[in-house]
Amino acid sequence: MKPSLWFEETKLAADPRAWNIVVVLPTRDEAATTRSVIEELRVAFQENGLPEPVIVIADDSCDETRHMAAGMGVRVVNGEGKGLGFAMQKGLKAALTLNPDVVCSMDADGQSDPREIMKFLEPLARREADMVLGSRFLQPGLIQYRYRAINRLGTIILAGILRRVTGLPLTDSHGGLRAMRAEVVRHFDILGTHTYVQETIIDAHQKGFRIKEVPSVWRKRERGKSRVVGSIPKYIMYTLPILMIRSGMHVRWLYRLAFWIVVAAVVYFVVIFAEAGFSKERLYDRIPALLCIAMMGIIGIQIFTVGFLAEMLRLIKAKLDQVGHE
Ligand SMILES: Nc1nc2c(ncn2[C@@H]2O[C@H](COP(=O)(O)OP(=O)(O)O)[C@@H](O)[C@H]2O)c(=O)[nH]1
Ligand SMILES: [Mg+2]
Repeated sequence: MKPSLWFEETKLAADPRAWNIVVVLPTRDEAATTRSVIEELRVAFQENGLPEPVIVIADDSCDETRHMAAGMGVRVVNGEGKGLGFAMQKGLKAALTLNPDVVCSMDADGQSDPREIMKFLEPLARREADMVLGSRFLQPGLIQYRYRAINRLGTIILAGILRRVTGLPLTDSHGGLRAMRAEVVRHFDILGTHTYVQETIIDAHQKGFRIKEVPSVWRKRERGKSRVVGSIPKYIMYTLPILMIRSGMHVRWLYRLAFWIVVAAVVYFVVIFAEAGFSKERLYDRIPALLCIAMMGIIGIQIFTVGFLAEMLRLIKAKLDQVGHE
């Protein structure tokens, strides 16, 4: 899809040290790592001469994560236990109320290294990009632990879908750290409640924002356990429908399915007609087959209609999103 540049561009100061930066961390039972991640983040900003970031956690924890974070002066947004995507939507919305120039997001499990922050801010400062994503695959050796083959396969599939949908040369589907101009976040329209990572990439691209990847390390998760990508099939199952809907792939697939069912019905009819020696009378002996062909035709037409309605809903949503942002 061709990006539509209907947002109004606001200017960023050239120097990141003049920016108000808000960092949103999604957390679910990360009491073991949250303190060190927040401290590391603050130190990283200080070491780079950046003003102290405002930190927001989008929390779905049952452990003491939120109390600990609140005690460290971090804002806490309740994710309501509806999933990472939902929590991040609320966290990002809360970040926007703080009047940021740039919003960053980072996993709270310590896998991302906040000392890389300048790498993410520089492309924004140079106005080369509006959204900067971390990639673990732009250089060798960025993943600092044994990365399971099944997880690699999952990232290959998801990054492949993202490349296909956006046409961008993306190499990773979900780095742990990213930086975005506030404008990008303000224009997000996210459907998924389970994950937001890939959908926001598609959403930003469709709105004409420029996206860039930078190489970024992926450290070992020292404490707690990975949940989002803990089960790759589950992750793909949750993510794929949203990516299909956002890209319009579901409409193409429905149209194709309808087309091939109708073709199969026609071929089946020709076969039984030939078997009947092209005699209409002898076709009456093939009532079950004729009923089957009729069913295939009806199913094909119905699937086509569903595809048509889905496309209409997609266009209406795009229009509503546009009106909502104007
Ligand atoms: N708010 C919220 N955060 C979550 C949820 N699931 C995972 N997270 C957080 O999202 C970040 C990435 O999760 P993780 O399981 O490490 O993802 P992975 O490394 O990609 O498998 C971590 O900071 C988690 O605490 C959730 O359901 N809600
Ligand atoms: Mg993780």
